[in-house]
Amino acid sequence: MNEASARAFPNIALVKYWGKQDTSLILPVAGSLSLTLDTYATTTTVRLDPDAAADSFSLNGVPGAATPTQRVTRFLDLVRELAGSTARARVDSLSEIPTDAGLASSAAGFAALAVAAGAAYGLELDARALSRLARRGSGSAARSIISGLAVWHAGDDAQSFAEPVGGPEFKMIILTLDRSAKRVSSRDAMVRTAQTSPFYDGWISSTAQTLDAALAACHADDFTALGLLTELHALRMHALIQSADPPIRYLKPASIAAFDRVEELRAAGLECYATADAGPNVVVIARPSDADQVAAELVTLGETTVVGAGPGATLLPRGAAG
Ligand code: 2P0
Repeated sequence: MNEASARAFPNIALVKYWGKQDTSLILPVAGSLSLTLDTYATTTTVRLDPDAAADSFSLNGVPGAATPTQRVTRFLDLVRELAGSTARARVDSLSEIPTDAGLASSAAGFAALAVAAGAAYGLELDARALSRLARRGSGSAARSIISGLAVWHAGDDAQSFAEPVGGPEFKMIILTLDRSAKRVSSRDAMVRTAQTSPFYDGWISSTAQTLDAALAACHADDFTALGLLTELHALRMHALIQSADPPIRYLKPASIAAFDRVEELRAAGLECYATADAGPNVVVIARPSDADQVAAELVTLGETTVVGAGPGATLLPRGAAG
């Protein structure tokens, strides 16, 4: 096959990934735990073009800018090395992620690219190998290979992959509070944090402990314990990031207000927990039976979208990418 298409979804971490022990191999300093979503797919088609002098990349029909195209080419170089090929490729990607929802696009993007490029170049990769490959494009992409709850292990290149975990069922309410795109990228902010935060060692050791506790909560099917750990870990990550020099503050007053509101709802008996990634928007988790009510309670703060657990990255039948 010299052409293949794949679809993948974003993921939101409950135990966050923040910091690399190896920036080239993208090995994290600690493991993380996430939910792959059922909404906002990215669909990517890779077509080998042996006559082309360079790879090409388009996103939603628009030719990619230099930096994302270079990132795609560097990723394809890894695939070509595995496949023993020198053929260039055309990569066309369609993303359903709203550009201003604050969701990282790289996780679904590189998970879909790993599956599509692996197939187009004739590699036979199992889920573990695909997760390790996707990781090289963007760390969090390792988790989007896997459906639903996924743990991404820290370790060396062979050990650092994501795999599925059983756990309680829950929904996520994405609360879009701020649509401004301006911020320091996660990639750059991680480096600054590692180089300048006096709290970084504590973050690494405590994240390993939080992950163990979160996995125990998953195995016990304990939504409450998992929710408490999720909120704790998000606030610890933001405290860490704020302690970089110069400081980076992703949360805005509206984000803090959302965390306050979630605490109030819990006090009133509606169980939900908040988290936030490298931006001002907040994601709230709730049991499936409470999700719509939680979303209704948050709607005065911003736009809400209820999402659930979704599939891992999958190869599409030929012609299905549209
Ligand atoms: C996470 N984030 O665990 C954390 C929480 C953002 C905040 O994974 O440099 O885009 O490509 O490996 O995967 C964002 O990191 O970074 C991220 P790279 P990536 O979801």
